[in-house]
Amino acid sequence: MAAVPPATTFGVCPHDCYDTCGLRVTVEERRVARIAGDPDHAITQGFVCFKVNRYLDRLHHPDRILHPLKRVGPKGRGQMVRATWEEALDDIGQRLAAIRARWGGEAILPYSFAGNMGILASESLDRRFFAALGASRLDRTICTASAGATARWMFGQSLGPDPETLPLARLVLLWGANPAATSVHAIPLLDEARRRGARIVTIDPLATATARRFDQHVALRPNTDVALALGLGHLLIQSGRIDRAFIAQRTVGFDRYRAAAEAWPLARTATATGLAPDAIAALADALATVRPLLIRAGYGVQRQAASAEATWAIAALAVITGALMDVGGGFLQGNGDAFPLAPLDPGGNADPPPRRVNMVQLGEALTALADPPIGALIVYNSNPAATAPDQARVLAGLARDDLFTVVHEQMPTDTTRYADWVLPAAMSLEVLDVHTSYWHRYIQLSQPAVPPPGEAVSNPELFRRLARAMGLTDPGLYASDENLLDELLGQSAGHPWLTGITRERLMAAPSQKVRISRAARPFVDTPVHTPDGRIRLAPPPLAPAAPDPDRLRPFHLLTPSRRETIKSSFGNVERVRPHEPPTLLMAPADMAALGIRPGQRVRVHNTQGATDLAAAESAVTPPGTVVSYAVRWLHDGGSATNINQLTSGRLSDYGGGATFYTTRVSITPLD
Ligand SMILES: Nc1nc2c(c(=O)[nH]1)N[C@H]1C(S)=C(S)[C@@H](COP(=O)(O)OP(=O)(O)OC[C@H]3O[C@@H](n4cnc5c(=O)[nH]c(N)nc54)[C@H](O)[C@@H]3O)O[C@H]1N2
Ligand SMILES: Nc1nc2c(c(=O)[nH]1)N[C@H]1C(S)=C(S)[C@@H](COP(=O)(O)OP(=O)(O)OC[C@H]3O[C@@H](n4cnc5c(=O)[nH]c(N)nc54)[C@H](O)[C@@H]3O)O[C@H]1N2
Ligand code: SF4
Ligand SMILES: [Mo]
Repeated sequence: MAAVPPATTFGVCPHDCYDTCGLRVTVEERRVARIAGDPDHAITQGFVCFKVNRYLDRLHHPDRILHPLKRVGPKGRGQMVRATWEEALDDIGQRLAAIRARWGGEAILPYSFAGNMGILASESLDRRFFAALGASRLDRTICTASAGATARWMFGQSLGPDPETLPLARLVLLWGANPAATSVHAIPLLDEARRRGARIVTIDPLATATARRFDQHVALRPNTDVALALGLGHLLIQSGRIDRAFIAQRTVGFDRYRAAAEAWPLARTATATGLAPDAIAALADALATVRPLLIRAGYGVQRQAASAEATWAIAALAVITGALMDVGGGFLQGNGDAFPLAPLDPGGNADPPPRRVNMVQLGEALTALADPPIGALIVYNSNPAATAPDQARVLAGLARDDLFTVVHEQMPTDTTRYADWVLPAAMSLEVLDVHTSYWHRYIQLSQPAVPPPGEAVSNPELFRRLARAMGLTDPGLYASDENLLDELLGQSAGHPWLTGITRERLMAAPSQKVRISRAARPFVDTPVHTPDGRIRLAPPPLAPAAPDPDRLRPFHLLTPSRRETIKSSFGNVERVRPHEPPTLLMAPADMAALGIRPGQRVRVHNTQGATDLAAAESAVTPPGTVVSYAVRWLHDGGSATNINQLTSGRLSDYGGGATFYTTRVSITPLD
């Protein structure tokens, strides 16, 4: 064979990460030889994180699934044999048809999340396929549902300032966010702001790398964000240091907000949050006086029982102070609506529409749902056996002999162990796709650098094959990747923020910034899409918290992101995955009180379940709070469970979000 000269393509990191990096991918001898951050990308700035620096290990992993695999042992063991695509599709087609004939389409449930954030990979022909079957619809709530719903309630959209304006801010609150681990491309922007004189305050129960790096750490008790935010609002209102003109001209519902804030006088706020009254008052002074003020709410605010109330109370601080008026200031939670792309039409107009299943309650759906029960589960872009809450019920459901499970995956994961069929998935660098970001404002085309190995196929190709296996005839189910991109970009082409962003343009220049001026202040220079065009300061219609049978247990368990991995992805990549046994970080004082030695095994338990971990002393955790980073693979450390044994399927107060960070546990030393 003649030597092929090296070639470089433009790729996009597919992981569920704020930074959505542009990648330069070098191919030599038909193999990806190098992956680097795009030096011309204003956010990526030529570097990638720890894990994607080692991405070739994942791309070329010896365990990659290359062919269809059929289960031969009991569910949960992962004993599989190789089969052909034809055998797999024949069997899947027949089984799904039989389940549909017996119970109706709603007995089929898709389960997917953001393992690959590409639009074609995550919401294209999959939606059409399941709509054509009349399958149960999945509410994809595990990550951002509450905050997104709250942003839409208040502002009509999930939109924040352009992160490239971050260096203009002079006071930044990083509220429940740990960008030193989860958004490393925010760090140079924050450092630049600081060089120009900004003060950066981290509001987090844990002494994270972010809290240690910047100027001030406000270590509130877990889940007391509502108290702190409303307490600050109360001080600002009481002393008249609010932007009355902004409130009068651009908002509705201030009275409701004020009434809620009045319930939080300083002494009560201090008691609830565990913070000194002087520290709270000093923070209120800073909010009243320093501009531009940027409040950046991370997902620490999000994954708690009162997450919508907390998001509302925090965002309201940016509204009542008039922080939205300054370029470089405002409220940044998400930027997804900076990309006004209408979703691809899923078709399938069943009336009434099929039932909805909240993904946070997968365990309950698989074990308790009737009329009809879930007879088939089709998983892609996700590893729910490890990452979903209420794990005991999730695993019991996956183990049901009468559940037919198909998993489309790149790696043998915890979830593939339960599959009747595992189908081989391509990786993003092997297929065409387009990516937006939930943080920055670039829409990017990911070009295939190499073909998929073995018999692996992209997600859209999987659903074309499944549609054929089911004998479905609507041509929309078979649209090509190129047609899907044209349709996606074409149907929103009239929007001024997307002017000129076509597939052809992206082919020539794969990273395009949406056409919103960097200086446009969200909700001041852009419309507020609420019914009356004003920002709502009244809270969204909050549901009372579901009763928590564990609320009196002694420890608050937090399971935030780990710097080196991304959720359960990379669980088998040696140079990336954790090598220490699954660990529980504890304050030394708590270990002493319970007589626990460093390294000693402890059982962490509550009414949800139990898992055994190695205790480690940590300066990150305050007394009363314990930490285990999310998310380890099951069987990784000798136990067939992980930390999601302790988390529950209870929903947040609005938007049906997950409540991973509202988890109380007891700890019993073992050995
Ligand atoms: N390296 C790496 N990067 C990632 C991920 C990863 O797993 N690893 N995951 C990706 C995904 S899926 C997401 S959603 C994002 C999440 O990224 P972030 O927005 O940074 O969110 P988390 O890591 O969930 O939590 C952030 C912080 O919230 C704190 N926190 C917990 N409870 C509370 C509370 O009650 N109040 C306050 N104020 N803070 C609290 C935690 O201690 C944690 O330090 O990161 C993405 N990026
Ligand atoms: N305890 C606890 N649990 C948590 C969290 C927490 O903070 N604490 N965070 C939650 C959050 S924020 C999130 S977002 C979820 C994430 O949970 P998941 O959605 O399960 O995400 P990952 O663990 O990254 O797994 C993604 C899987 O998709 C596969 N994949 C990647 N690309 C493709 C593709 O193109 N096609 C197919 N078919 N498969 C692909 C990968 O191999 C990987 O196994 O976890 C949640 N779980
Ligand atoms: S995981 Fe995040 S920081 Fe790392 S390369 Fe991907 S987008 Fe960039
Ligand atoms: Mo997430």
